[in-house]
Amino acid sequence: MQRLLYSLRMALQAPSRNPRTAVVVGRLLAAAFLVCFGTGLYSHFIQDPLPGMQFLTRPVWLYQLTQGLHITAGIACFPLIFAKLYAVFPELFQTPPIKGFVNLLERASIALFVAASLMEITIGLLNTFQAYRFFAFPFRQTHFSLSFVIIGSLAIHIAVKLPIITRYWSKPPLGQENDAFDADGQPKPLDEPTPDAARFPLPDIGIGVTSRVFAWIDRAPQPKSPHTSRRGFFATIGVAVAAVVGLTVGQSFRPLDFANVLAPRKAGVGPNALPVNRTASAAKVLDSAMSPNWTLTVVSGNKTRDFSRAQLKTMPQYTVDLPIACVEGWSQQASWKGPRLRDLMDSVNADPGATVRATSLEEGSIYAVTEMGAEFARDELTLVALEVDGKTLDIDHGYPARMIAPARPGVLQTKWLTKIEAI
Ligand SMILES: Nc1nc2c(c(=O)[nH]1)N[C@H]1C(S)=C(S)[C@@H](COP(=O)(O)O)O[C@H]1N2
Ligand SMILES: [Mo]
Repeated sequence: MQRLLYSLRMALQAPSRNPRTAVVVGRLLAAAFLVCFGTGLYSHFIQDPLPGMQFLTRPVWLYQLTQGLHITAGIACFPLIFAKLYAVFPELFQTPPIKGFVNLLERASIALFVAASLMEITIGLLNTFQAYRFFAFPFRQTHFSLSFVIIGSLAIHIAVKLPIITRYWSKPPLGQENDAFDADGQPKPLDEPTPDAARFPLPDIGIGVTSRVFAWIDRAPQPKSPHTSRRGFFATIGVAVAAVVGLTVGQSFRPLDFANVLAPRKAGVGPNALPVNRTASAAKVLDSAMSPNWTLTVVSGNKTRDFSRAQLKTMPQYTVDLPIACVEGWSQQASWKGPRLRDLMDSVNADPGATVRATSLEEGSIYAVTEMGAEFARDELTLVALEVDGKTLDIDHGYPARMIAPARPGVLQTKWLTKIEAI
């Protein structure tokens, strides 16, 4: 067994599989993970704030930016994580497989880290294609919990590997040598004692099969030029990252929309030339939203007022340019028109510090009821929108009225409003 592991490990040696590569790719991956973690926490808490939390309402594209970064960095993790696994793959066949208790913990934390990361980016990617509606588990809670498993095991991994990380962090000037790089700038392999396994006698089951397998593994061809193949390796990673990012980032970054061929949403496609997340028919609001008896009920304490759409139009109307920035990564700018939320709340003498709860005509959906803190509810850009881009709101975009507020995730821009209340 030891002999097999050793042979496999030797056969898998390649110039790009060295500690320096592992450190360089590891740095990029760690940066991408930290961007995802930070922006993910922001997205989580803006949707589920802890008591007393407040959020920035400017710049209006703040959430568009953080969530765009989240999805883009997450997508970049795919090629990076495979590159990293490729670079350290021979380590899987370490001899002996477990060198002691600490080594066992280390390997277990890496196994956990790899499994959790692959799961995390996979369900995240599926989510950008709206697959979460089919998940058998709650996407957001799972994605959130896994992120702590990842960051925790990553911290352990970095702590354990710190000596290697610092050793291979930077190259000495060309022509100089240190204990990690030779004068050519070639990383030296980690100095491990020659495994005893190499001296193990070849096991055999009697008919020469195993020794033939070993001979075959041991003869694996060795690449010629370390420089070229390492350059090729990094070029491949670079092209792969640029491709997956370049072909999707247009979903959150409008100027690159032309190159967005992989991401699910296109700018300008849909009713009112805006993508739709959930249609009126999927939300089963076709009748209630078109009802001539529709009113928006505004409540504070025991004071209640009902506004018809015509009455909402007689209030001072404002036009604001705000993006819809979906948690799934796509976003699109539009010009919204309608009364300010704060004017409506003032009409029932709501406390300016109150949280506002918005209820949709839609029933039985987690998107049907949302809450916003006073910083958003009192903001002059927060509207109960009746029009978009100069036209009556399409029913798929929330007719008769929808919420639109700056720097908020799309999921909180409640469509088909029926009630808003100070709580
Ligand atoms: N009532 C209700 N409002 C909703 C949703 C929903 O499913 N139901 N989806 C939200 C999500 S996830 C997004 S991204 C935006 C999308 O707005 P749009 O469909 O007008 O583009 O609406 C939000 N408002
Ligand atoms: Mo969304």
